[in-house]
Amino acid sequence: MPPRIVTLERHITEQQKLHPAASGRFTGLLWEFVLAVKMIAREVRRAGLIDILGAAGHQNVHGEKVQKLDEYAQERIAEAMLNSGSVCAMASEETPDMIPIPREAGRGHYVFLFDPLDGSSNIDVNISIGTIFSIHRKITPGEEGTLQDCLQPGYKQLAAGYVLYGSSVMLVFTTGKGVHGFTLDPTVGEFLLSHPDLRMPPRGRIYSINEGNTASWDPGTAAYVKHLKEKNEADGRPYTLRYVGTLVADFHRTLINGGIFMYPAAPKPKLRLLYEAAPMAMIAEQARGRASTGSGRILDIVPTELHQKVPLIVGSADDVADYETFVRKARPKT
Ligand code: P6P
Repeated sequence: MPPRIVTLERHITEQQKLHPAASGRFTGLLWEFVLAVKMIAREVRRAGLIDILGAAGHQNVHGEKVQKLDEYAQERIAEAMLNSGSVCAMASEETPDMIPIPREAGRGHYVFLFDPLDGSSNIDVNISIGTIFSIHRKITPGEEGTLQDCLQPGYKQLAAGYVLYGSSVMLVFTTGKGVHGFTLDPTVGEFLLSHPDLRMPPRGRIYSINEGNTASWDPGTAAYVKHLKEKNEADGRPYTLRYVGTLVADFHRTLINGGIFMYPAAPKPKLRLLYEAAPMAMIAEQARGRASTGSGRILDIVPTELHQKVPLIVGSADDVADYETFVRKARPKT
């Protein structure tokens, strides 16, 4: 019996049957997002040719205005959400405030938070980049979405996911019923289920952190990383370091292979809570991993502003637990 090919569309339709209350508006929102992602993937593939086709901000050989990829990604996704008519509020890393949703676009019950192109500084060196999204349900009365609808804790997310524009284009997301990975088959333009029910191994052998910041780490992080580089009780072998510098790529490797990704508070937090740390934390927990600030659960943080930054320690449950132990032990005795 050949393996059953499950397209993303079939998977979402089957999942919708599991949610009898599902109105289909959520499904429609995902459809529109996936179309935007396919268009972004096409442009990412061509990014290396931008000098031939025309640099951002200028016209290409066809006389078309060429946009910076992150502007392009931002516009495609915002447009898709407006077309869905299912969104009442939207916010992005690229916009200081919430993105307005005109009344005529139609407003639904969903809040869409996203980082359109994570790691865009890696485009010029042809290193993987990504898109990250988080979906909440509207919690305030009335039709118009408000900042309060955006500032919800991560444990309330309806769905979270990312797209990795890597050696292949992968969409990985959860709606609270496990984590599923889809790989784009460019020959048919379909995302096919390639990684059903992804689980993080309880412990890995890879740590991921920017060692350039070693001099500024807090004592707990420094002691933990030193421990990983020395003999390891488990089997005596030190961990291996891998650091891409694109959160989506470093997280995806951690999801598949296990281990730990750290962007600690010192020298200063860099990753945004709403559309980077919280969606990755939901995915990690749904895959049996953990996501912590180093002393508390990411998903429990109640946001206070759209672009709030937090430390992110995410990965295999045992590795994250070890990190928290080192941080606790390093804390000054009161
Ligand atoms: P650093 C990319 O700029 C990003 O926002 C994340 O994708 C990535 O994990 C992080 O910054 C890398 O930051 O300071 O190590 O270059």
